[in-house]
Amino acid sequence: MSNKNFYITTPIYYPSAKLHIGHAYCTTIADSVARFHRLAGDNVMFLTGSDEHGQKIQEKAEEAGITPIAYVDNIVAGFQNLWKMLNISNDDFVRTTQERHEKVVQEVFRRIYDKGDIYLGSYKGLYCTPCESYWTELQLDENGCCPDCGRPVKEVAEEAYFFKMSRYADRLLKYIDDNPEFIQPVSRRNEMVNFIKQGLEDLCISRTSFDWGVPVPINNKHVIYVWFDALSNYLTPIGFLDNPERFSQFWPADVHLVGKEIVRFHSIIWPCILMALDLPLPKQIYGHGWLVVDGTKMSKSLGNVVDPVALIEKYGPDAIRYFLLREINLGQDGNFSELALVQRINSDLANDLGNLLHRTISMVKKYQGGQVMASEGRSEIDESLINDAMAAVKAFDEGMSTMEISIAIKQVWSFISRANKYIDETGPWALAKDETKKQELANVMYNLVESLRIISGLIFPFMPVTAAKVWQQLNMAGTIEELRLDDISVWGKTPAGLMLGEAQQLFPRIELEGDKQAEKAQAAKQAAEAKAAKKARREAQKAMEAAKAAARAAEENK
Ligand code: ME8
Repeated sequence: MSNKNFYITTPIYYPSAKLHIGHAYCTTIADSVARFHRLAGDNVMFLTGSDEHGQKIQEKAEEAGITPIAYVDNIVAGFQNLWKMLNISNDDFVRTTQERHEKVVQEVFRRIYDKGDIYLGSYKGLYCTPCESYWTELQLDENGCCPDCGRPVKEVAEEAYFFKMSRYADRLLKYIDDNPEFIQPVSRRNEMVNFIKQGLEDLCISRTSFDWGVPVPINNKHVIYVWFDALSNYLTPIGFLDNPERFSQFWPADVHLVGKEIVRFHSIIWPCILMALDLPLPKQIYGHGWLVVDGTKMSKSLGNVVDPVALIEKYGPDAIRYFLLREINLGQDGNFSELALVQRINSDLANDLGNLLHRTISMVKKYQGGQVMASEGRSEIDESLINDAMAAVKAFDEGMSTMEISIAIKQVWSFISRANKYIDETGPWALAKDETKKQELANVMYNLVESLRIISGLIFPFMPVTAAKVWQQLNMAGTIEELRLDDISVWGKTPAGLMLGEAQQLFPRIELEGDKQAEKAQAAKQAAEAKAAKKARREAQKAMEAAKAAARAAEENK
């Protein structure tokens, strides 16, 4: 636990099309980490945005017969709507077409130029337009195509500015070596080290073949390469140009969270730009894996692109957030399937969490008129529950601090199961029947409400709406946003005398077509078993009677 400044970013997404579930995955991870750090008391800056320049966008706008800015305005409004629907708590949203950003990019260019690390040359290269990337012959895939997207590359030649990236290769390798946390997970770090060891070439950072970009400040025939433009976004909203105090609070960033295919840009090009600017490097570049759908890569041609807006409308934001964070180990690829989502909703959310809350509130209503009584004395079972609660908070803290999100979330759910088991172990319905067990019952009720108070804090980074609902149903004072990790790291902050609110269902169970069929099959199986058992009983009876008759006959024949 700490109280520090914490700066986390997502990639800024291309507004070339609507965002899909893979983009929502990345932003949800960043949001849960940002919310966790606010819970821990940190001063958080969480940034996302849109990467609006470049040839691809210009071409798309031309196809649509509108200006590039009209084209991106429309799509970016969709991004912002999606983040609102998902309850993304970003503190700023940077658009690379904003004046504040264009000024930053030009200043970055100017400073590096003045330093002598940018020169005018001529570029001949193999360019992938959809990825906005140049490749060398050696880097192409086995079909001679772009190694990232597999599409054909084209040869281009143009006068261009170059950034002397090559001169930073050794310093970068040393930095990666000295800072094992810099590129995560380790597999990505090894990939990057191998890449840099092959030698870095100077980077072409301007284009003359189109004009949808930030003009080079010393030569407006050129626009600045879209990746040079995009990476600089991380400096824009934290006062790089105009607020040195704020800048020193948030730079260097704590985590740039990015998809695995753009780790290269963030852990090679970006650090070299920063070294040229004499700025410290970000503390961590974390490369997350890719989401596939029902085992297949999403693609427009396959028609399997999952629209997060439709999913949120159907299942609500928290169920989607929970699924993405729980189901996929950060750093590895993961699978999205609607069936698996529904199963998680039914088992983890409706059953484990929903039932714990509902059972607890209903019992406090039934046995104590809705009022939580002071707890006095602890049984062994109570002690074990309390220890498990404190251990869950610690494991959650450690997991979230080290970006082991699915591990953290699993720990929280294992405590939820533990609390459900506590009800069965203590049997409040039996305690309620015994006048001498009133205090024991009050203790059990208190411990359950207190467990739920802690659980609402633990689920807040993953499911903010649900956490607020739990908080409200328990009728705790203040808002869940004001809760801090310190408040849930100690047992016993639920005030005695608290009147609980109304129990409301958190997640309705979703009927699965498969469930209905399974139920029918189960009923048929039971009926068949019962019939077989009856037949067996009848036959056994007959055999017994026959044996008795035979015995009688034998007796008579004696
Ligand atoms: O790369 N699963 O933008 P972008 C998980 N503008 N993540 C996925 C995914 C999937 N199926 N598909 C895409 C860009 N992503 C640049 C970034 S940052 C200075 C500039 C992730 O819109 C992908 O891995 O193509 C990447 O991190 C992010 O979406 C943005 O992709």
